Amino acid sequence: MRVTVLVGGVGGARFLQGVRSLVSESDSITAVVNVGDDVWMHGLRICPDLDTCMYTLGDGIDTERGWGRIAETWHTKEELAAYNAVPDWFGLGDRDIATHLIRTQMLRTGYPLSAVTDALCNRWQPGVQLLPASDDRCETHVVVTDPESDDPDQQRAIHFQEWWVRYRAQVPTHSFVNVGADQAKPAPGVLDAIENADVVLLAPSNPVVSVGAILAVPGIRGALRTTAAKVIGLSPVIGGKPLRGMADECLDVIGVETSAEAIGRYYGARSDTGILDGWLIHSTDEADVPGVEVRSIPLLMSDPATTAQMVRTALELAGVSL
Ligand code: FO1
Repeated sequence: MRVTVLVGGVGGARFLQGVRSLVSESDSITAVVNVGDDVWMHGLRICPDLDTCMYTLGDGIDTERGWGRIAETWHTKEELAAYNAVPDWFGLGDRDIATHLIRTQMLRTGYPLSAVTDALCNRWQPGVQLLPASDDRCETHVVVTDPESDDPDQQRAIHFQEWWVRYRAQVPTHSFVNVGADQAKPAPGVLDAIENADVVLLAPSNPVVSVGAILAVPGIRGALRTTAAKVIGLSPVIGGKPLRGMADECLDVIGVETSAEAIGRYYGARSDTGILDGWLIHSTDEADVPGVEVRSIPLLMSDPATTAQMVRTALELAGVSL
């Protein structure tokens, strides 16, 4: 059986652990991973969601932070600060930097991001195939009222990482832009993984800056709408609150209510102009999503067994048996 999952960062990686625990060797799991968070920092190319998935599935993740390496040290970051190097608000760990050095070196040599990711995964053995949504630049930038300017009408686009880490979204925010999306192509294998899957799952990731950024890559939304596989999404919001991260801040920016129902409607039904056949919401929530079959089950990924049950239910809803 071929399972394809569209994932972002922390929530997506944890969900992938559940998928991997259920799906046996003879099956294949392909994760199409968001690259909208990717950023050049201190001359290094950093791919937060690919690294979070790779470290989580390879048991190298710091589970407390949800990103970066366990048993990390920060000497390089401290040394950069001693030189007054900017930015100083982004936490680059010493162990993590090795990943960025390998990736930057390979990119500079001409390898596409998908080949770099394969090479890095040789070490980490995640047990699922990690595919960047695109090998091309498709970064999420955020249009804000310029916090550095005293002119309240002065707007500026900043990188998603600056919005997320430096400002924690606490700055007047007007829109998201997927820079490069118009020229970007799905990475090799992405369309095939969607079109020839037995089931496609949208992980409980940020619907705007994770799943939304994947959908911004031309061709991916079309493949979701035409694949013979069922497309089943899982709500990243319980009781009007995101499990982690700032999905609520992101949804506010695009004018979508922070609820399982609103996100389900935002994704929309494949029988209409959307991408869903089924939508899993938490047991305490309700959602009416026209044209989409809704099921409610516990969605708190507090332990592998709960996550596995979420996956099992999603597969059932897709009509595929393990
Ligand atoms: N998130 C933070 O909140 N603070 C950081 O300093 C930080 C550093 C960082 C370094 C490498 C990396 O792969 C991820 C990092 N993240 C950090 C997480 C990153 O901002 C993610 O893009 C978001 O958490 C959204 O998934």
